[in-house]
Amino acid sequence: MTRDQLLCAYRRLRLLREFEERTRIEFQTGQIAGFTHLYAGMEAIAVGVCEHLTDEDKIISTHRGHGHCLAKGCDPVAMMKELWGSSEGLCGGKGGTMHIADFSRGMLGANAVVGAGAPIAVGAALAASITGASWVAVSFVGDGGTNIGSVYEAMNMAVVLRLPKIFVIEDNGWGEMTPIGNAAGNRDLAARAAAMGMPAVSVDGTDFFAVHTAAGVAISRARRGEGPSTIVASAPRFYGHHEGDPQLYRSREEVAELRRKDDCLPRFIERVTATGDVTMEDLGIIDADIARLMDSAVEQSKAAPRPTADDVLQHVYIRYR
Ligand SMILES: Cc1ncc(C[n+]2csc(CCOP(=O)(O)OP(=O)(O)O)c2C)c(N)n1
Repeated sequence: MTRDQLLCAYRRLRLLREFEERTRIEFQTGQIAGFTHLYAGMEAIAVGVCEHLTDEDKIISTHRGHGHCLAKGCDPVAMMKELWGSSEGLCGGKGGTMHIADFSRGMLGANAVVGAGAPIAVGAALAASITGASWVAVSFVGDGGTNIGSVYEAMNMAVVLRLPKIFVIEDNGWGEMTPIGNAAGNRDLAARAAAMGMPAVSVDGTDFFAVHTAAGVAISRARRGEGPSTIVASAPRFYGHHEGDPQLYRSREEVAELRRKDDCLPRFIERVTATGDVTMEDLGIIDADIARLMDSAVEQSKAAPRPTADDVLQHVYIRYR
């Protein structure tokens, strides 16, 4: 990767992290409604994949979707306003944290129905195949989501029709409070995908470069018309299943250890500064930029208007002629 590409990837990684850290702080003030599931710890997966994609390419995200939206280029200020339920939010304040979409960026939607993104993204890939469009479609699904039947129906259809589709399985080891080992008959999630008839690899999801390389292979294959692939990327979530989860199922020490050993950001920094192409000073400038952006996003969200009663039926019904 060139120096510019490395700086761009770092900016995105830092943006994803800071967005979640700020969301966590603001959530605790009670101003953000609903369940919020933070992506902190897993940033290298979304960024490693989405750095290969253009606005034309499509993605479908999950309930833990802020990182996917930001990695795909959604406006962080409009996203923060969306979390606040403002009418200036990316979806007019009606989607909130779990239903963010921006079709102009190929972000077809976060989806709180576990596993549901896989078949929807197959639809987007099928549309490309039928119309001759050049986009690829990517779905992100958690390890818990791999126990949903429609994920395998989607994989099978993508294989049979050789669709330009990439299945990204984000393995953080937990489905809510249940360890994946207690829920999956075969803990080898890549083997389960490979059994459907496609290439499937497992990578360290805290290593941006490992994800980026695997995604490059899968996306090039899809763009050449050779069909779908699966990437299983493992990375921890640093916070609870949702904000407010007391995490009685794992100890504080375990979480502290994950942060110390398995944080994708220090790993990225160590690698890119080792060559001397990128310096700590370069990265510090980006950190300060992102901190200012987040301050501004929060301030603007606090001041942004809420929807009015007249907005209630807007975007609900469509009139067919
Ligand atoms: C079809 C369906 N079943 C159950 C739920 C409740 N639920 C929400 S998140 C979640 C766990 C999902 O785990 P995983 O797919 O591993 O994603 P993670 O939360 O770890 O990112 C469950 C069971 C749901 N939203 N949808």
